[in-house]
Amino acid sequence: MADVALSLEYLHALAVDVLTSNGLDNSHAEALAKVLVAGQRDECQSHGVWRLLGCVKTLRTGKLNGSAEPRVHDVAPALVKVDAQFGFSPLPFEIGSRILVEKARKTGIAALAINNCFHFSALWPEIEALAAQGVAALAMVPSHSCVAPAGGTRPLFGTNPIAFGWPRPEGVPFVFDMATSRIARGEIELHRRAGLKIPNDWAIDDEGQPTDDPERALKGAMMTFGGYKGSALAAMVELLAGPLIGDMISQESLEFDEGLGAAPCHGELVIAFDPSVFGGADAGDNAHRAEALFAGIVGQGARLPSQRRFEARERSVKHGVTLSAELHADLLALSKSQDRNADACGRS
Ligand code: NDP
Ligand code: PYC
Repeated sequence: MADVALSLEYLHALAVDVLTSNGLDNSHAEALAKVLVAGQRDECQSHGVWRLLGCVKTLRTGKLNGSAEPRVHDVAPALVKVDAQFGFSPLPFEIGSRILVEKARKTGIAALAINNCFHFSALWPEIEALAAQGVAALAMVPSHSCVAPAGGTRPLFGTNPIAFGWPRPEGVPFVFDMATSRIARGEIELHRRAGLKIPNDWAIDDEGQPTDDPERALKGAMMTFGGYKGSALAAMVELLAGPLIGDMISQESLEFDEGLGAAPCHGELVIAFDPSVFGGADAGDNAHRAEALFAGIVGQGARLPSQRRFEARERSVKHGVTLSAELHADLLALSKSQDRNADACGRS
């Protein structure tokens, strides 16, 4: 089957339709669709609209509360907690991040802990939303156990991403967002879906041997990036976004799933730093020094993280995106408007 070209507006409407057709409240569906379509727009295939298939699977397990009303607990001057009540994470993040930014503007540094959320999305949309409000930020989440600690052979950690953003006076922020595994698990799942092999340093099979077969990799264990260094960072994510905030580590999240195949359910930690409070009268000079660092990176031909995404975004905003016809058909089959026609609804 050929690819289909679609506008971002069409894709957003289709995503909301898929989610609400499968029992998710509209406010959650809108927040989730925004994040997934942003992933597709920025050519982050592993966290784009393909994830809708997993959202529907999660909704059908009955584990997730599709009409969860997040509860805010303003626990300390520099700490807000949001209990997601076993709903998806984007809406609780939207609610909690407003309070997080207000707090960071008063205290210089503040934290948001989200508990009891189903989280499966990329972290950069959250980090970019915070950078747009002038704060630097760090976010991290565990997931489901599928990564072996360096030197081990059995899944323990999740793919545990860490994302960071730094607001810049002009243009787009500095943002990186990376799994602490060799690569996101979604990439292996996409290789399996496309019938492609994977590089043999991403994972080991269930006998502890390197494998290029995505099926065997998914049954075995993924590797951390950078050996023991990535392994230590993965453990840090488990601790800070797990026991510190009173939530599940990846192993507990997997057990909570009971083999149903829902998205991981756990907590998230987000820390915001306000450079104007840290810097006071020197904040402007400090921002210039940060710019000198970025100039030093690109000045020697290296690229900044997220540059690929921002370039993809420019293309997608102009021309829309392409999906495989197979994925498009799968999504249509999950929506109420199965007669939705790409030409009528915004083929780009
Ligand atoms: P990648 O390894 O593709 O990229 C990680 C980061 O490195 C990105 O910011 C990327 O920017 C940057 N980068 C890549 N190549 C270069 C380069 N040559 N020079 C400078 N920077 C570079 O991503 P991962 O597979 O580790 O993670 C993908 C996504 O998966 C993330 O968004 C993450 O949040 C998500 N994820 C979510 C999980 C969850 O539980 N919610 C779990 C695990 C992953 P660019 O994008 O511009 O290439
Ligand atoms: O791609 O590793 C991944 C992932 C795990 C949870 C959500 N995404």
